[in-house]
Amino acid sequence: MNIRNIAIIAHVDHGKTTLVDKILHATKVFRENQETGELIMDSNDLERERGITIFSKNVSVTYKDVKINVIDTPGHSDFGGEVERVLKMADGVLLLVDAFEGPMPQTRFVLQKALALGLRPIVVINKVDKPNCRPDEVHDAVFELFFNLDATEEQLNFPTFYGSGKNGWFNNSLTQIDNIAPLLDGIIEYVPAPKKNEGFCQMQITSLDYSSFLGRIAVGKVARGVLKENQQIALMQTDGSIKKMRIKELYVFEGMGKKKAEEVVAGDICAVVGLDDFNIGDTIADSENPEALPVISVDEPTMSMLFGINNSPFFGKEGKFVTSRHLRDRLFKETEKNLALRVEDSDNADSFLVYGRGILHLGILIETMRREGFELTIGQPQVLVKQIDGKKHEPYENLVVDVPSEFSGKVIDMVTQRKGEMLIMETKGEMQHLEFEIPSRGLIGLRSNMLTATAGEAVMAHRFLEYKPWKGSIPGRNNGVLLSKTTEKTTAYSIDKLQDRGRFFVDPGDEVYAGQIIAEHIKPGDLVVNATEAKKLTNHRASGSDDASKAAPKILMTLEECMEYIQQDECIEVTPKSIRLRKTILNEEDRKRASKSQSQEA
Ligand SMILES: Nc1nc2c(ncn2[C@@H]2O[C@H](COP(=O)(O)OP(=O)(O)OP(=O)(O)O)[C@@H](O)[C@H]2O)c(=O)[nH]1
Ligand SMILES: [Mg+2]
Repeated sequence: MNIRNIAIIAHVDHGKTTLVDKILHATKVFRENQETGELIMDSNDLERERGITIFSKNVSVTYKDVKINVIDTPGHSDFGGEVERVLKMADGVLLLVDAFEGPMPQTRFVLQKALALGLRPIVVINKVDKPNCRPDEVHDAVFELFFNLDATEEQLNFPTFYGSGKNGWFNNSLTQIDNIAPLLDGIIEYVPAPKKNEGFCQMQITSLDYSSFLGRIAVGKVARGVLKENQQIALMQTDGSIKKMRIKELYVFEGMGKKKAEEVVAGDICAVVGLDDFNIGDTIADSENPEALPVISVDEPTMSMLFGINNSPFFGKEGKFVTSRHLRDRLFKETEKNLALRVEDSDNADSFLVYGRGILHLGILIETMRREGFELTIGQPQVLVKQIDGKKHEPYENLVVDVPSEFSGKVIDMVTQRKGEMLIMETKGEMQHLEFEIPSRGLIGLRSNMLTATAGEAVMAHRFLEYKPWKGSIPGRNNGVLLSKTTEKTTAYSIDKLQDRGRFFVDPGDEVYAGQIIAEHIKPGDLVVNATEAKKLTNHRASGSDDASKAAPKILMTLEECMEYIQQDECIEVTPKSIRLRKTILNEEDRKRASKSQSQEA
């Protein structure tokens, strides 16, 4: 059968998953009138809640007798490792670019990876329905990007399609039509068919799937030869070891599911059932003549966080998995499929250093663990510092901010304070387009401040650039916090009295403990307060209304916001039911002593 393997790549939100919806519909994967909803492939709970793709996924459709394997990839820069590995299954890419925004930091990253693998690119200028969009300018900018990334002559000759995934059309010109056939025809025409290499079988495992019936499933493209049901194979692991085992069952992708196959030939993407203890990157090879494929390399992590068991007074109240053994096993298991993640034992048996690509990468892991029933404590995210030529270096990122002109001054101030340097400032429609280079440290906590300062109008994206010399100290959080003095239920009466001191993270009636952060202080400096005092009983009825109704509603922060909020001496308690902020040292006296000895050392 004639096959095309194509990955859809782009910056976050440029419309990849929406395009996959349209491909599934256009190729009649569904019955007529079948209710399918939108963003069908974003099937994971966290993906649905956040409206983003986190895991790459395979679908397969048939168009004009050609089987097209389509790989949807995540666009957020934290999941770049996910894109890097699945590109190994593709022979071509659809590079989507938003017709208004143009190429963004992650567009550059994914394109660079695709070009380096020698994949054939097709450019799709998407969202041309947007008012003020600039498809021609964007096309020129994409060409320039290819050029800057040293694309080959052939790659520079990329075909371009225009259209709107949302409105269901793509054409080879800006003329609107009512279908996506020109794009599907383009895939068949421009993406090369996979090489039908003959010889001893070879397949590199690039993804891991799981089914409760079949167990762990190894997914990858057959690179050479044929894989057969019940075949004896050699599993060649990245550490050099070779294990003999048997393939139990084989599947190929069909629509959104999989179909059983007796054999799969080179060029098709395949799912193998029945292998023990495999990892992503391993090669399935001929049992007598095993030859490994090159190891999959993904970019290094740039951030680390300390994950520990929950050691708050509320330990074990809300979670199922609470011991360091549980935590350790879970974290190391995650590294099997999450290639950009690294886990190390720390010098304390109850905590582990977890290295990732950014706040969201680590945040999604924590959120997933919490939903599985884990309780844990996590520390402030730290960027990974390196010694290069005996000098301290830190990661820098390229930061792009699009903002209405009236706010651009504020944005520049804010980024400059955090040691960012402005490189580009230009007008893009009614927006100012600003580009900076900034230490990754400076980005932590920037998003929420920037949204507040620009009435929610700023659109920002960033992407790791390179390691450069340490840029000196960067100011942390401006405000101090209010800490609970006692371990008890908060009362409306106390919280009401403290309203002008801070903005609360807890509601009246919530259980709190001594050393827990219960509010943001309106000023710098921390304050220990009593928020659990009961109202003194008097003979008179209180004049005026009920205290509870006066308290401002508590501030709700997402896990990632909490991660960006906490400072060096603080941590987050995460359980299936709650996210609490706290001081690492809960006891007031101990905390004072520790901070005194630290300032003496400094
Ligand atoms: N105006 C307009 N909006 C679109 C178009 N295509 C997608 N969108 C919207 O853009 C948003 C993001 O679309 P997705 O398809 O989830 O984008 P994505 O590239 O898969 O995003 P990630 O997977 O998170 O990187 C959604 O709100 C879509 O409805 C389009 O052609 N025009
Ligand atoms: Mg998506």
